[in-house]
Amino acid sequence: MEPLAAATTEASTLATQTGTDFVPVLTQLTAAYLDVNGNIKTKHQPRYKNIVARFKQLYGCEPAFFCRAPGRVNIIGEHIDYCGYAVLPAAIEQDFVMAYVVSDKSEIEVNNIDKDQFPAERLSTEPFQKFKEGHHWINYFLCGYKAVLAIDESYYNKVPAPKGMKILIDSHVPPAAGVSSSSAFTVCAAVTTMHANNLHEVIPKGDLSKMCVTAERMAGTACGGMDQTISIFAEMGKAKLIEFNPTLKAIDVAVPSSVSLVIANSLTPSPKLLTVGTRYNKRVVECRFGLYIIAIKLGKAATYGDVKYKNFYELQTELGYSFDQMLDLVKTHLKKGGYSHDDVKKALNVGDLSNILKDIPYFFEVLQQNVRFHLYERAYHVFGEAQRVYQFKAACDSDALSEEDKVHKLGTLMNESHYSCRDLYECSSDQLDELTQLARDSGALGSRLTGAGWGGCCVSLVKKDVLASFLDKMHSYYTKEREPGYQLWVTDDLDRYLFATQPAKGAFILDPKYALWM
Ligand code: NG1
Repeated sequence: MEPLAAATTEASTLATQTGTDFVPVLTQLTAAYLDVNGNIKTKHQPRYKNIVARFKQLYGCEPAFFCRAPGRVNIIGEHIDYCGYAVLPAAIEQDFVMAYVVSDKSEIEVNNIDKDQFPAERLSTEPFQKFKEGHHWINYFLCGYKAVLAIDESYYNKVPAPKGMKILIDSHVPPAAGVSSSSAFTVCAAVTTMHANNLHEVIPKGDLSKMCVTAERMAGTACGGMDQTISIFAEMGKAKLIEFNPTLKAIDVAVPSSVSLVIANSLTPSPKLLTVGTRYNKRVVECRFGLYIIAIKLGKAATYGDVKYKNFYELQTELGYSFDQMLDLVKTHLKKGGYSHDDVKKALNVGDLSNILKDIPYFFEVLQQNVRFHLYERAYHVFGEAQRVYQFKAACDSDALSEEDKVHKLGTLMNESHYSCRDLYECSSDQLDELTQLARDSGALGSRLTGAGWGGCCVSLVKKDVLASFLDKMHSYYTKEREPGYQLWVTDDLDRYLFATQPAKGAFILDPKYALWM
């Protein structure tokens, strides 16, 4: 395998330059939702009409604009964005829509079509207001609001008095399911705030995406930038390799046309913010410990205070090593089976671990709630997974491989990714293991958990000519008898939980005044 620098240089020749264009304003709903063959998906027209009708009932007027941001499926590259490495996601059709008008009051009124689960909220227009206690859903609206009006003063200084707004939300992104409802919500709120305050032709997509990441981290997850970036940069029909370093780039990836991506929801939600101490943020802490220990063992720093790398990517780039060489470093310098607090302190020559974690939200809970940290296993996953992302892209781009060999290679990489998430990163669950195995047994070329894991969805690669029988066989996951503790919350129509998907369009603003969509 060539060094990382060579892999990224090759990739950058195909780069779609990011950072210069703005979130588009569409005048036709019909341009927004198309199927694989370019046909208009008519089911969205009644949905938008319903939003307009509900908006009128609530606020006595029609919405001035709609803003919309999609969820995503990560095809490969799990838990590596916060280590600085490239990921390979696509947007999905399921999205957040916010219909809004500017109001003359200094207040933001937020209603949701699903008013039972999300009762109405009123917020002040103060951008620096505190988040609500108890991981309240409105905090994701605040993330988007703050992203635009409280992160970068070169933008927010252009808005002396933020506008009041009346908003109605409609979301089709399943929550806590690994398809990034939190980022779709954040991005949608940011686009709405940006448009209402006339910044939509001022803030380029690249900056918007970075500000959304910063704001979402303020709400508690030590996330990377995959979800916000794909929600903003996605294009219809295209998966994207997203590189964060040395600069943000979204590079087109053509997944072979003979296969479909199928999403299956395990129906076991995993709410990230309720488990940050033992799951997501703990993994971020473990990667940080691993990075610092390797840097010290390599003589790149005398003690933790001298380590200058923010993440594994920066270390690898300075060393100029290939992924295989990084995997060797893990074997040489980290030990299998976990480290106690004292082991980590000793390896880093530090008395108090909090000093090196201060920028990680909820680091205190991570230190308090865990007795062991699995540094070898997490780091081994990260370098292996980062390598698989480039192998996946190389297989998609290859002229040398036949279609058959190509799709088998992609499926194998997806399976390897799942096994690494299960065994090394320990972010799978019994249900996700069951569902991905059922997918393989039902004809998938590969199947893996997608998103943070511990529940939520899996994504499978399936040949189009066996798609119908595949979907049929997968039904057994939802219909089989289960132990009482393992009941799933299947509520209605299975198509919402098990569906083939194609890469969907990224965020947009829709101007309803042309009414071409009615
Ligand atoms: P989801 O699946 O939305 O919880 C999270 C992070 C990503 C990435 C993946 C794992 C957020 C908003 N997103 O996604 O940055 O690290 O996990 O690959 O927390």
